Amino acid sequence: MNESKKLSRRAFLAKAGGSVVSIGLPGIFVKLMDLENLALAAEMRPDGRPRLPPSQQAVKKIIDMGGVQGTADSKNWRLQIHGEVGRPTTLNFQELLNLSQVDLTCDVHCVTGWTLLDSHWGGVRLTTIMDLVKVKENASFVIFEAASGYTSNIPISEARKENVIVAHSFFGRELPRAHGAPVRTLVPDRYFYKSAKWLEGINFTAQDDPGYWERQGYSNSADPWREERFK
Ligand SMILES: Nc1nc2c(c(=O)[nH]1)N[C@H]1C(S)=C(S)[C@@H](COP(=O)(O)O)O[C@H]1N2
Ligand SMILES: [Mo]
Repeated sequence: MNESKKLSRRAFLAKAGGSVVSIGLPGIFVKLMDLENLALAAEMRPDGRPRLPPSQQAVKKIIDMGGVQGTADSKNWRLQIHGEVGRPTTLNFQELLNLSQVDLTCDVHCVTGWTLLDSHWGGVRLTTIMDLVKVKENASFVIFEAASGYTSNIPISEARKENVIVAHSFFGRELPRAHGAPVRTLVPDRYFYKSAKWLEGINFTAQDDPGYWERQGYSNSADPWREERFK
């Protein structure tokens, strides 16, 4: 992404962060949407963290954040799983569907400031794939490889979480192209740039390898509750 686009992301972020409570003169004035967001920020998740991470604003619909789309469809799509694994494996779409399937309802948090609550996804847990390929002891990181060289990286401890999936459906339908069809990853508890769209490969590595946004100044750890947005 070019410099001006990067700046506009920061501007959006500043705006989102600054509008939670608008203090007007002479009185205090709070917008309706902001009240909703304040209520959400007070709501707690089962893990005790607030539903809305700091400086995030809830949106009603997913936003298409762009990226260079893949060209594969479900017929010719392949997923290469490689690196520190005992059994390197290539899956086609049907083989992915043959694995144990999960439905996941989760919130996703974009680093530009929006949060989509209660989104529904269908797919396969990353741990199911890890068991299949026999991930080795020395694998400490997972690198998601997407179309046109986009990558994102997470530690293997994050990859083992139940809500980390490889998704092929969204609200009960096939994933829309703009949102990563035929298959994307979902890492709900990290900023959304970790969730690679148009997934083509999964590489298990001993060493970390910062991804596309992580190399451009965005946080490698990307924890929304610690507000780890930038390096
Ligand atoms: N392949 C690929 N995956 C990607 C991106 C991208 O540019 N290319 N953008 C990331 C970013 S920054 C975000 S916020 C989410 C956006 O997903 P969405 O467009 O489905 O909302 O996808 C992530 N995954
Ligand atoms: Mo993003």
